[in-house]
Amino acid sequence: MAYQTILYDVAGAVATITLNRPDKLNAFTEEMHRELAAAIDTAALPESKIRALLITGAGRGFCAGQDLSQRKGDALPDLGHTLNTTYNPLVRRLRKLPLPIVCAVNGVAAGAGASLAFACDITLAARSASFLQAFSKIGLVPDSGSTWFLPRLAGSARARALAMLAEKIGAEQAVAWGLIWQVVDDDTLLAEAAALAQRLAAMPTRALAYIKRALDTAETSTLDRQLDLEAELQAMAGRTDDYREGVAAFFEKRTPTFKGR
Ligand code: T3D
Repeated sequence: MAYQTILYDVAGAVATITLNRPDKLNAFTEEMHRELAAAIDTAALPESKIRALLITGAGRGFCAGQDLSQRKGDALPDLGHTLNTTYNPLVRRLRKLPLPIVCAVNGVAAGAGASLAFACDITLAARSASFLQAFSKIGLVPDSGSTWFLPRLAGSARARALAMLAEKIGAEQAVAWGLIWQVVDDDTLLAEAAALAQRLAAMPTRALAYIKRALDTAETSTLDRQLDLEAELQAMAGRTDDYREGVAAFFEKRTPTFKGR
């Protein structure tokens, strides 16, 4: 499929989605939402043989959130509807994708662009990148999961100040506050993110998907329910070829070759 607002590239078992509206700092449009959904669904197809996804942005920005030029004038859409039909399905798609997702934040991540970065599994940022809960500046509420992600990642006090004051924070601060995994030099971001995605793609894919599910569920679970879920997921992991290979490789003192099965 030919995309207009994103790029979709495959290298080995890694699919890379690049948000590609650099003149608008990769702000979201409805078309971009449609294309993102199609690209993520393509990566999820078993015949695609994709075992890790990488998301980044073209140009100097990562993503400036909703394209506000589509929100000017009097004929404003129902924003609850736009969330329900575009942003919320995107966040759900990412969190439910049974593949690890690396996010390489190459520049400013504002509004729902920051939410996108938080929704991925492992987020790296260039040293010059920044994060901005831009919503309150234009009279909106943090969305696309930000009110859920922020307090869990950074704690309630920081979440409140970030959401209300809409102050931009740098990548180093984002790491220090637990919002993202790592900061790397600008000129190595893409290479490091791609290497990380390749590394994840060579890991036991099913176990990674189960880890993702267990950690997401833990956010709203009790210890008792979580213990049950761990037993259920471990039973499934224990039936994979990759588990057998991992144990065999351990005793044969060699590097395991995981197939994602
Ligand atoms: O609407 C719904 O469906 C509800 C869902 C909402 C989700 C949301 O994300 S709401 C939040 C929307 N986003 C924002 O409010 C952020 C707006 N942008 C900014 O605050 C700043 O642009 C940045 C802090 C992100 C970057 O600042 P800076 O100084 O580095 O760049 P700039 O000069 O402001 O922007 C560069 C260009 O990108 C500029 O275009 P021009 O003048 O060169 O033609 C600017 O207008 C454009 N741009 C940046 N952000 C957006 C945008 N164009 C449309 N929409 C944007 N969000």
